[in-house]
Amino acid sequence: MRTQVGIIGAGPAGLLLSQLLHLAGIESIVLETRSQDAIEATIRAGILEQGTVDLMRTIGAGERMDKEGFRHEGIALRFKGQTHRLDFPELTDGKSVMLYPQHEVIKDLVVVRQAGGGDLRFEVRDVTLHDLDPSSPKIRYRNKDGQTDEIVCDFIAGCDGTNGVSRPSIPQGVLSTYEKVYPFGWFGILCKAPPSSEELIYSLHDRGFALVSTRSPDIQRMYFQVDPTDKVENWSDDRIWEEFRLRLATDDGWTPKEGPIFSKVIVGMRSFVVDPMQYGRLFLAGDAAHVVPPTGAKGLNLAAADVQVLAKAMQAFYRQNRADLLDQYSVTVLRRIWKAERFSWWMTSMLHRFPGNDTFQYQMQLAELDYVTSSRIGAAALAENYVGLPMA
Ligand code: RFL
Ligand code: PHB
Repeated sequence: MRTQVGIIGAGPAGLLLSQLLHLAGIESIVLETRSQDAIEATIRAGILEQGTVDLMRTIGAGERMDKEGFRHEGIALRFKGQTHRLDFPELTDGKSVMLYPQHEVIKDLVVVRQAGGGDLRFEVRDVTLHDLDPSSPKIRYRNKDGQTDEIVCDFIAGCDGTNGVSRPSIPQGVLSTYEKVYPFGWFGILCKAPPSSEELIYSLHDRGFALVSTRSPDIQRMYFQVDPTDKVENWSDDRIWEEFRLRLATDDGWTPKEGPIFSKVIVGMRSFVVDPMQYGRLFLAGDAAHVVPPTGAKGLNLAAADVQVLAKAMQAFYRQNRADLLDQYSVTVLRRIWKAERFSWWMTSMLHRFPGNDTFQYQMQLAELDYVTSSRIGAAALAENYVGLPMA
């Protein structure tokens, strides 16, 4: 079996790339270890940058997002019992973000891809990558029924997330790795309750960080900072609500809307980047090459930005016989990735309590929040990054 681009992983990066290539007349096959039901049910990101929203529309996958997503024109930062709103359109020449969950993005991308005759292969096993350096790389795998298959391609796109096979297929010594692990995690809940707030609230409290987000008019998504080794079983619903009430309290008596909790998870927080994001004919995109802590809401958006650059470079290769954009792919995307890494690290550092109770550091964080919410320049810098920096 032959194709032009073999794509490993049907997350946002893999599906978006496959659709972008299709629109440019380039063939691809997408291989995914999980089932279609599983990828469409995994609850992750919620916020789409303006550029990701525009991309979904351009590739013909924006219709439901425009109907069911919520345009958010700002966020609230809460500290010392006060709430401060940042108005994105006013601070960024009209830009905003969209609250539209990642699993809905995935569903829409699968629909458009399949409608366009896309070859998406779910529940594959034992994916291995071969001959990455010569001009005909190969992917071997076992299909759903257990038969082995080989795909010969011009290029392989490693879009298989943090724990995929693509990055580890690159020989030792080729990649430089940069990593920072944070000394806390996020406890995330989904609950049946209407939104406590029309916009997201990022809160720093003596007891730690808390975030109020939503998923739909009757489901709320909320998070609070915990020790990364803590266990979900340690947190009864009553204890969770008590913690949210304390961390989100304001001087004017604000309280969150409460309801039955139907999902509890603890996620670790880290920053991670590899450089370069290419080896021979293998190109990495999305979480396969970089991870951000969720505080800046950047992960999915970075994946979307990577594959736009990659798709353009592949198009230049096939249409104009130009390899220069492919050669520059890694350098081009890493400039933007590092800025998103910086923003996510900065938001995380400003909004969490660090173990050790360093009171000087805590005062610095409060002063930073005060600056960001009282200076137009400070507010504009946060807003510019949150709605998304220019593509590349
Ligand atoms: P994904 O989504 O992990 O997709 C990779 C896919 O590859 C498959 N796979 C394989 N397939 C074939 N062969 C193999 N050997 C394979 N190994 C793995 C996997 O099954 C999977 O389907 O990576 P991608 O496409 O790069 O997308 C990245 C985003 O999913 C991620 O960055 C975001 O979810 C991060 N994130 C957020 N991003 C935002 O932009 N805005 C947010 O508000 C936001 N909130 C979040 C988040 C991530 C979170 N968690 C759970 C880490 C909130 C949380 C809590
Ligand atoms: C979410 O809704 O899951 C979400 C929103 C904003 C973040 C992280 C997660 O910064």
